[in-house]
Amino acid sequence: MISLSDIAAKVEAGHRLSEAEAVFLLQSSDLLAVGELAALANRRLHGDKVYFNVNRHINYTNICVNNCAFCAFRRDDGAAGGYTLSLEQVAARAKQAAAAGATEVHVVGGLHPHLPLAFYEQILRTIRESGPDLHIKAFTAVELAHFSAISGRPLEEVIGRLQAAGLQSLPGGGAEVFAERARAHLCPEKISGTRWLEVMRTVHQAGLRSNATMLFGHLETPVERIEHLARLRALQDETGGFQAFVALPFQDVGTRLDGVRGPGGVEILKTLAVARLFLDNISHIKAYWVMLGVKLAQVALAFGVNDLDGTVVEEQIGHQAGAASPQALSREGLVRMILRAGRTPVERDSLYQDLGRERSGC
Ligand code: V47
Repeated sequence: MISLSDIAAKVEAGHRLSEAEAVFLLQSSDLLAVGELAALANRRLHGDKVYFNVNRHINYTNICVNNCAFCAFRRDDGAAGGYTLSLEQVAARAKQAAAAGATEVHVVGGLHPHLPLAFYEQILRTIRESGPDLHIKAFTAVELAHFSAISGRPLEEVIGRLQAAGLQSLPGGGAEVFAERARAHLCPEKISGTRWLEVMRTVHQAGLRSNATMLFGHLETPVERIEHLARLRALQDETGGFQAFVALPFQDVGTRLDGVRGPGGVEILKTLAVARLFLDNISHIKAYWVMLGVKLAQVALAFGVNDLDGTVVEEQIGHQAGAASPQALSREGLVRMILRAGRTPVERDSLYQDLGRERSGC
């Protein structure tokens, strides 16, 4: 019989939790006890530091050949509201980011049916020229698999070409939830969970770091949520390439998941806390305030979270699905949020080096 006190003893001793124990925690009604354990695990790793970065998201197209039921961002090619940024528009955004003190651009888009691999290389070169010091975190595992399919080139070659053009790390998007049962309803055209993990293995073998996400609070069961974390933990044991785990609560406006409501605050906090406890080999648990809301993201800092993304500036994927958060936070806003949670803000670069910048902002 699993008990909270046995799990607490394991966490205190620094032992790895089983999937059954993680499911037990996820189903526990004692949110504060789960949060306290996650806070302990987090403090052991990071003390009272909370990382944040000054970044800008760039969504280069919303045209997508996939039609995921949870996505309110994508459009068919030729449909009203579809767009693809020109290279000049990408350059303007990168220049703005650099001028505003950003250290990173986060670049993702839909799976466009016609753009060639050379276009994606051009995006990277354009950003490199427009902001030579910006770290380029770009393209999900799903996009990389698409680039390989449309170009007919092996994934290793695609990654090598993108690295040569300026790619420095990958965001964690597109993982959704790995369980095939749920994916059959959510995203039947998307690469499988197994393929997402294979692409990430190849990315890590090429020497790039990445993040990992989980979209949760829709059709998945607690067991499927933990199975997702278990598959990430197993790949991390093998490659060590994941820097951060980002849990994305489902935003439920304007999607095709009719009648499915996104998770409430208790569910979100518990999921983040369990992620901190279960993913003992992934250093950073990131709260993406865009999807959590600013205040819940701040509270999440007491539930095992040690990283906040970011200044963001322009966000479409969450906001089109009803996210009620602002479009951007200032650096000062992030610093204030962390200080008012009683923690120490640390501005980081994209590889979690402390930039040593002043920390006031109250
Ligand atoms: O890939 C799509 C998800 C992701 C919805 O790696 C939705 O540092 C909630 O991946 N409700 C994009 N989520 C965001 C993302 C991300 C964000 C911040 C940091 C990082 C990182 C990654 O959002 C998509 C998809 O999995 N998504 N629709 C929705 N309705």
